[in-house]
Amino acid sequence: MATTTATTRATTELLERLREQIVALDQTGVEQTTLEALAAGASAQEIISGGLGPGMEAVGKRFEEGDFFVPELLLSARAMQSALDLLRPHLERSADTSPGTIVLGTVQGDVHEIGKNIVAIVLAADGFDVHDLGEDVPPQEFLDKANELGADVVGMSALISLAVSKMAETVAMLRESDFKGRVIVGGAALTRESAEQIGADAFAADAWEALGNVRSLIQEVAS
Ligand code: B1M
Repeated sequence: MATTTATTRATTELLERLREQIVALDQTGVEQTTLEALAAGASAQEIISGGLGPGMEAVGKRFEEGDFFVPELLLSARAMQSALDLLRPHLERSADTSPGTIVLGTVQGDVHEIGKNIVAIVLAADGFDVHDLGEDVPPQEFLDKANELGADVVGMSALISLAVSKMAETVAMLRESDFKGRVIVGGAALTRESAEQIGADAFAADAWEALGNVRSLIQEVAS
């Protein structure tokens, strides 16, 4: 019991340090602390949700307040991405057969890729066949890839408010086509309500909720 409490305290301190190092734009520190947190028994999910993600939130706040500018956003993103590269092997593929095919991307007009990359890693780790189209993806490209692969689910990410209209356009285009699958959306520009308004089948606040929702959507498609 005492050991568990000590481990939890150590993890909490490491996650706090990670948040600070992201805001300090300290890539080397972020990498070292990520490795230390893994060694202390923290899961990749805890490290992302409790350390790296909140660090990026704080960076966004500094940007809003005029303390940070685009170069700082880029440096924080680079630090986060290198931590994700270290975490990737810890989110191991757990199935030999694919439960379904997902086409994923950040919508046109938006170049934010980190959240979408986490969703891709988490889905792929669960065995899904993930086709990541990258960022700034036009509606037609989502549609073409989904039809080419007979995708079960199309997943779209948007972080800037201006890109939500492109997401709505993509959903409408998929609905008007022969696409028979489901659509899930996420990213800081969306809420559950706005996701519903644009006609998505599901919204997820983070990559782990996305995984649960994608599993349910695939069951719907299959039944
Ligand atoms: Co920009 N940016 N940015 N940025 N950036 C935000 C998004 C912003 C909120 C900052 C702020 O003002 N507070 C703001 C948007 C405001 C708005 O429109 N509402 C903003 C802005 C304004 C801009 C520019 C316009 C700045 C400029 O040029 N003047 C510009 C836009 C460029 C463009 O896209 N056309 C810009 C550029 C950039 C960089 C390129 C420098 C860089 C991104 C680098 C990269 O991705 N390679 C960047 C960054 C780093 C940020 C912040 C600080 C961090 C984003 C991030 O990576 N978060 C961001 C502030 C913030 O979000 N609070 C900000 C961490 C990531 C793990 O979270 O992506 O939300 P997130 O993903 C989460 C969930 O949302 C969810 O799961 C993830 C966690 O598990 N999720 C999904 C995401 N996608 C999902 C899909 C799903 C399901 C769940 O299903 C398919």
